[in-house]
Amino acid sequence: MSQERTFIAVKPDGVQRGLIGEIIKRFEQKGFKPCGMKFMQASEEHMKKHYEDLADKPFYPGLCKYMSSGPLCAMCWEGTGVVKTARKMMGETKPADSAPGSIRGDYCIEIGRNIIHGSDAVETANKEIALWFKPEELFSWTQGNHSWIFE
Ligand code: DGT
Ligand code: DGI
Repeated sequence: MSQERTFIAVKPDGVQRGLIGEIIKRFEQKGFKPCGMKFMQASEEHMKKHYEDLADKPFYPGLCKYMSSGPLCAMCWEGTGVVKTARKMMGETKPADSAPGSIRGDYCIEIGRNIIHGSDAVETANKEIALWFKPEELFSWTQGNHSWIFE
């Protein structure tokens, strides 16, 4: 049975602030399974494609520039309901609206420096995973603790 997957990125500000490990830790401890991960610098063209739905927004050029300004950590995580749950773990787009305990609620202040990206729906996740990862960069594997996380 194919499991739900989502695309998560620790944005360049999250990388600069040393939060890669903290973010990976939260997904690992929840019980989700990593199936792809790479440290890379995205081109501005790549970010324009990733955020093409926001192309008419005034902040779009700045957003694509910031996202391509330094290395980021691109990840694919797998697990039941991972798309929706990851969004909950992240908090709201605006850090000020994010509850303490969520990633954005705990680690950032401004919307334009909100440290993490996560797909907003299963359909978007599939599109984003295909944009960021080659098939051979994704791995299907069984976690040793699988039966301790899933009934
Ligand atoms: P994500 O996960 O990065 O796609 O962000 P979302 O889905 O939480 O938020 P979305 O799609 O509404 O906005 C995309 C990104 O655009 C968001 O992470 C930060 C940036 N952004 C949105 N609105 C503004 C704004 O008014 N100013 C600036 N500088 N950036 C904005
Ligand atoms: O999926 P999200 O990141 O939560 O939100 P999104 O896909 O609507 O927006 C993508 C990113 O764009 C978001 O993380 C931060 C940025 N963004 C969204 N709305 C605004 C914004 N940045 C600024 N400066 N102002 C906004 O209104």
